[in-house]
Amino acid sequence: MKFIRWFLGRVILLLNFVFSPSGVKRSAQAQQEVDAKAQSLALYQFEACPFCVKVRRALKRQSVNIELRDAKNNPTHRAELEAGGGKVKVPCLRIEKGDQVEWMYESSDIVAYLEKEFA
Ligand SMILES: N[C@@H](CCC(=O)N[C@@H](CS)C(=O)NCC(=O)O)C(=O)O
Repeated sequence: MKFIRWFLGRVILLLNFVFSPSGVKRSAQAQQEVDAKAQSLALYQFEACPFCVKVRRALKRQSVNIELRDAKNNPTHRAELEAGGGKVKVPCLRIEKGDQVEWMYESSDIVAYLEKEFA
């Protein structure tokens, strides 16, 4: 079972690599603004999780560069996710808004948020 999961994960990563979406092109200034806004975001994720791949593809499509935090292999990131979001479930987008932090679960909600903010 573990092997099958591992194998399927590799297939997903390969397909994602082969059919990688192209990112939107912006002027240098517009991209700088996007990069600045993206500083307030971080994605907690597992490398081969299909829902995480879906969100990473949306980020790539929108040319949004955010920090990816591995919640599977990095115990610090895993603990942050559990403490902040309340559960170790990925993907989870951490959104900093001033003093407040929102933890957004559900890949579809995250993709909709990215499209609203950056498309
Ligand atoms: N409906 C969720 C599904 C997310 C999901 O099932 N993620 C798995 C990894 S692929 C997970 O975090 N499993 C750990 C758990 O549920 O405790 C989404 O679209 O984001």
